[in-house]
Amino acid sequence: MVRRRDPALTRPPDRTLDDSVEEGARFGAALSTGDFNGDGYADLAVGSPYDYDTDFQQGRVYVYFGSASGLGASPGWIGAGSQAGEHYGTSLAGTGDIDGDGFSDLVVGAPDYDKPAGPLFSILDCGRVFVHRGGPTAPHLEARGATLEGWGNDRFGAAVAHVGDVDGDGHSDIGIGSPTYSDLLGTEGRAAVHAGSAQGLKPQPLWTQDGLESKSQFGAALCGAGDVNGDGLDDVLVGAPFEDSFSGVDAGRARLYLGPLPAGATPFRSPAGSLASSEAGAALANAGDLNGDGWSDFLIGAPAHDGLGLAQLHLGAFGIGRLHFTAAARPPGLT
Ligand SMILES: [Ca+2]
Ligand SMILES: [Ca+2]
Ligand SMILES: [Ca+2]
Ligand SMILES: [Ca+2]
Repeated sequence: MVRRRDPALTRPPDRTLDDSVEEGARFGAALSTGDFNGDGYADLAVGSPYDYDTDFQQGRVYVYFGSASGLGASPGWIGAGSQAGEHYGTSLAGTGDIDGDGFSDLVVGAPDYDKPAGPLFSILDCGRVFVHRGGPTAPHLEARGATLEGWGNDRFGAAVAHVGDVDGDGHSDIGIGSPTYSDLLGTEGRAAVHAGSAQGLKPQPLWTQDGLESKSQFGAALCGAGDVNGDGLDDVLVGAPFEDSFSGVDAGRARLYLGPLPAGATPFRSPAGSLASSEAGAALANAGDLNGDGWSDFLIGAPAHDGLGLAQLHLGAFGIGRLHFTAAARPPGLT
């Protein structure tokens, strides 16, 4: 329970950014950092998925470069979608070097991209993901970059994350969620990991896993969990916020998969929400090593738990069976 307010958290913000060009742009819907120009200062990427570029709701991403005097006064790079309503910038992942050249690479999801299927038809909401590689020469990020596309009405790229190096080859690997992917069950969702390489992100996935229940939306959130079991390989956490459990309908669940993928196909842990309609797994985060024991820790958000929302902290530990739930907090100020 958080009761005491830290003065550093209640003072006015040091900087406020608002460079979007469209009313209702949803500027700030996604945020990520990385060092895209390799100068040692972190840079900030801000998603604005309903922004105008050359057409309605194409979406934009604004990158502010860091320096000794703080963030730049205006965006140093702006990326944009190229199809109306594709919502480029819904998801972002910036902290990772996919091609191993020393510069962070920016991954952007556009989950509402429609794939043309003949002269008259499109497959709605296939989704696509852009990989803009960082580099030393201004404007430091590729204008368009490579793209990967979903197959059906998947919303491929609704979630993207640098998941660390899950196959141990030294390149950062990327997790991509497709929460409305349907195979045998219907809207069970899918998570995929694409491996990095010297040539960039590999188009064929290293690993895929489908949801285990209809409408569970597995892949609505995913993140790199760090190395929770201390074997030197990074591990991946995937949320299914509308999965049912013994706790009830839509309790939600997160599944933790251990590297090396694809060998680690059976989840190591699958913590579920503790009440119906908790939607556990709607948000996930790598918590670093919060208790300083050397093992990576992670957080699971259950935003509809008991009508209030809940965040759970799970501590990593050596060996199977030592990973345990340790803390839960309601929003500050509520008892
Ligand atoms: Ca930088
Ligand atoms: Ca790179
Ligand atoms: Ca790798
Ligand atoms: Ca591991």
